[in-house]
Amino acid sequence: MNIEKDRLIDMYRTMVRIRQFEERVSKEFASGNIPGFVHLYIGEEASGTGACAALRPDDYITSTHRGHGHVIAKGGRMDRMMAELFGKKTGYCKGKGGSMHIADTDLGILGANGIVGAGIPLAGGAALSARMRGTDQVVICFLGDGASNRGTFHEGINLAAVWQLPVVYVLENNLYAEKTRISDTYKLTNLSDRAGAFGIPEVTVDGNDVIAVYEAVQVAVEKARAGEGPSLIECKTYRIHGHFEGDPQTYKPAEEVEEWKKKDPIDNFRKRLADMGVLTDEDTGAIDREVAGEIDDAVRFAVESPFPAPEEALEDVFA
Ligand SMILES: Cc1ncc(C[n+]2csc(CCOP(=O)(O)OP(=O)(O)O)c2C)c(N)n1
Ligand SMILES: [Mg+2]
Repeated sequence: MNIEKDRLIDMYRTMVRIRQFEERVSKEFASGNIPGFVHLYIGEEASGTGACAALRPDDYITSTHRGHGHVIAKGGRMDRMMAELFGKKTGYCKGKGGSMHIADTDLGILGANGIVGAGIPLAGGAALSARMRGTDQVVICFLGDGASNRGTFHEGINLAAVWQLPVVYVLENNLYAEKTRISDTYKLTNLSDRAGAFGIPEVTVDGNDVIAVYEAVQVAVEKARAGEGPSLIECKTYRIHGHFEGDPQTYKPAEEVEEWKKKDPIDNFRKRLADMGVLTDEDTGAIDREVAGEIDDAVRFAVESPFPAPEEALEDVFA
């Protein structure tokens, strides 16, 4: 491993931001302050963080319905995200889109997406646009194990492979699509095996190990940037919360949850950083407190912002 100290510290801070953002969203949702639907990323922080750490600021991501972590990892503003979740005018979509429509094109965040698997063709389109504009930008396409059984997966990746488009597919295998276990929908052990059908490289990594994710994605990003086409990286991980907030999760065995809690990506990275002499427990404690302040500020911003006016309902409607 040859990763600069500052990058390791940034990755720790990003994972803590995601965790604390999601924990607060869970609380605010339970208190009735957030309308609509939220799907939380708790337990999966290493995947989005490691992947986005391998990108340049001008690169792109496409995201999913479970997108808060991807947006934060690509540099999205937590105050505007929180305001969006609260339905406020200062939110990313002026309070009219909610969790599954958060986007920030200035940061290359091409959008969360409520339609499972819909980011796959969008990523191909963004990569084709980079090619046609003569830039060397790369696109990371985040998708789930459920999405990889959709037609868009096969059509989108096949075309990207044939055209050698600069896309890195980061498949977050969290064992479930809604309540359905992957063993009910796949005969494969490693979902990345499907890459062979498209003739592109594949890797399966421990998706709870931020360094493993970063290193694998970095290799794939370099290939894509050099014109060598797409790759598929499977991150094996687990969603600790339900499919959506309010999901009673009766379908998950208790031992399974306990086993994955022991593989917590943040706890393990904190220990590793201490062993490596990068951050002491005091240092990580200070970062945790700074982030807690950022989350309080984001919530205050959301609470104090106005709701959009009823007469604005049909503004910004494109179709
Ligand atoms: C095209 C489509 N089909 C079904 C749904 C309903 N749905 C929402 S999330 C989801 C499961 C997605 O599973 P996965 O891709 O593994 O992502 P995860 O929720 O595990 O992050 C389904 C079936 C949808 N939103 N869009
Ligand atoms: Mg899943």
